[in-house]
Amino acid sequence: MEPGTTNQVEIQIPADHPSGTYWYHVHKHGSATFQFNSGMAGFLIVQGGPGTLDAVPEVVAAKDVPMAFQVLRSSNDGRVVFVHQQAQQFGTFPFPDFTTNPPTLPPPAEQGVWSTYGLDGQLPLQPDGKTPAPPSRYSYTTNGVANPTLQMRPGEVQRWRLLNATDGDNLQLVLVSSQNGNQGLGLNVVAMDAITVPKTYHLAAGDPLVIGPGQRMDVMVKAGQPGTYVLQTLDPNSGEVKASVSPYRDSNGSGIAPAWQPSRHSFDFPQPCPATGQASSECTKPGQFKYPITLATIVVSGKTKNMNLPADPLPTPKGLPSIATMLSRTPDKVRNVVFEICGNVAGFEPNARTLPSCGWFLARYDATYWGGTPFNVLQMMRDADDVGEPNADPLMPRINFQKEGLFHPNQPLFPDMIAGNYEEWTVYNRTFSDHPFHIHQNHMLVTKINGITLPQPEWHDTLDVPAARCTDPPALRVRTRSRGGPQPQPPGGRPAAIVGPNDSAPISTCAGPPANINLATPGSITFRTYFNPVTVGCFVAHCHTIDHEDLGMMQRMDILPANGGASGCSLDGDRAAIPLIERLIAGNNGFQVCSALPQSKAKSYSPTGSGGLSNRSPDTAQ
Ligand SMILES: [Cu+2]
Repeated sequence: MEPGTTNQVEIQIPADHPSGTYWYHVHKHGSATFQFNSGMAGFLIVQGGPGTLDAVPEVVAAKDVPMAFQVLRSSNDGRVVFVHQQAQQFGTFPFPDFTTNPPTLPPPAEQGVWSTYGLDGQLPLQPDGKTPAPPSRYSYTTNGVANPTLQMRPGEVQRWRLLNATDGDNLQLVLVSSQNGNQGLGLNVVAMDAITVPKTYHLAAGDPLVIGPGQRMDVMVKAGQPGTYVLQTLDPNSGEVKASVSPYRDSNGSGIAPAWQPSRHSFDFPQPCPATGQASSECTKPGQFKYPITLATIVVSGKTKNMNLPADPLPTPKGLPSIATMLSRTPDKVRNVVFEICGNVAGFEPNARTLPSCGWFLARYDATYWGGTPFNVLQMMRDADDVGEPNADPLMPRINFQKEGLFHPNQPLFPDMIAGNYEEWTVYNRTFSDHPFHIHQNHMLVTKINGITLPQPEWHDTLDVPAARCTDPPALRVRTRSRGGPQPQPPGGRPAAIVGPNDSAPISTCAGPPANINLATPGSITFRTYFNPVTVGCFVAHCHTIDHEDLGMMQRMDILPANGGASGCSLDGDRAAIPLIERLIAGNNGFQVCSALPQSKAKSYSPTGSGGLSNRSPDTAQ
């Protein structure tokens, strides 16, 4: 849509479309981050009829409360994130030193493509005239409001539709009493990414529910004693929280336990405190966030209502093959996909240039795609079965993959995805941060996380792929010269380029620094999927950390009507020729979007009456 225009969209919902909680957001490739950080997203709720979750009496009786969690990022004076045209790399490195007054900012060429730092060039001072104001704003909002209030009666049951509409923050939600510390209320998950689960996941009070970027969780909440409760997101970096990307908990209360790591990767945005590797006690600068962050306040008061949670089993979702069918079918294809980062900047993603699959990037850097700007760090996803060929320089990673490079609108990742087929995919994460995998159109039935079989497979359209984990003994070493001979095989099947156990060259460990991703065990999710014939055509799969998607972590997916058929997609190939830097700045006509913080203009959203979220006390001090 051109700026200032309106566009009427008609969406035909097939009669057997799974009901549930969906959403929409900007998706202009290249500038999605820029637009996303301004909050351009909303709910799409598909109401179900008889036989669906929406017809279960306990759900019908429950108040329906959608909650969209967003992070709005802006400079301290309210201007939005902008694209740094002189930036020469993805992330800012070295990072600004906010301990100086005024802070020392990296030169433009060392700043990342999206930045708020540049907007803080003349940092205002605090009223004392000495202390620098916080560099940027980082505002968590719920339906556009900071920490709104929700009313409940004791014993009342409500249905909350929780949407993580942040551009890259994993939320770890708990509902705790503000008077009695950890005394709180459990979250009861009845649907994930719109799809009703067979059996409710009852999380104990204080047990965090992880919602990755782009994910939705429908939870039933039963109010307890009168009092004030807070819905909070916990510190993702503390390592103290037992959390899993699956709501499954075993009898010990622990999760499938991927070693959870932050999904937010770009350091061009201000971060809540503590940042990775930082203790809460260090969060002493004015205006800094502190975890846990309160997303909503729930006041339980008034006359008791005795309401019940829905009983299991929950209704089977429509429009999807049964879980039994999904598991019993022999997959027509088994595929592997990988999230990876290539670059040659020491210190940002250390030794990423040694990744076996990054040879295409180092050998054939496409300056046209990148607008002539030599970004040093790129991100991509590719077929892990596609092993390429040895590079002429034996020290360099492999080249000549079947599908090289970054997202291209005219190049599907696979040429043979056929309507009506069942497939099994494993998505690996060969980086040190999480990446939420999202695929449009067809849901995926996740069967394994990090190779561990889930006792109850989960339907998702978005799921965080946990970061690679360090499992190497420190004695492992890295070659600096090729010595020939067989190379060890990393998980995923590709030969490692440089790693060798017997060399005496400089030592590198997985845990670093310098950390070597080749020595880590990739995170992974494994799923089965069915290509519904109504989805013939083309769409995308991508990382739902939006800046990753913009910079290449996306691929086109084509569903063909039959083997050798055409997807019927005709795309505007010219768009690919637009240099990336121009796509990045699309719509960037001045930054004055948030001259006042949005809370003052936000409307309250009260879908089922007075108990909805109210527009209470905008907390602009965040
Ligand atoms: Cu990512």
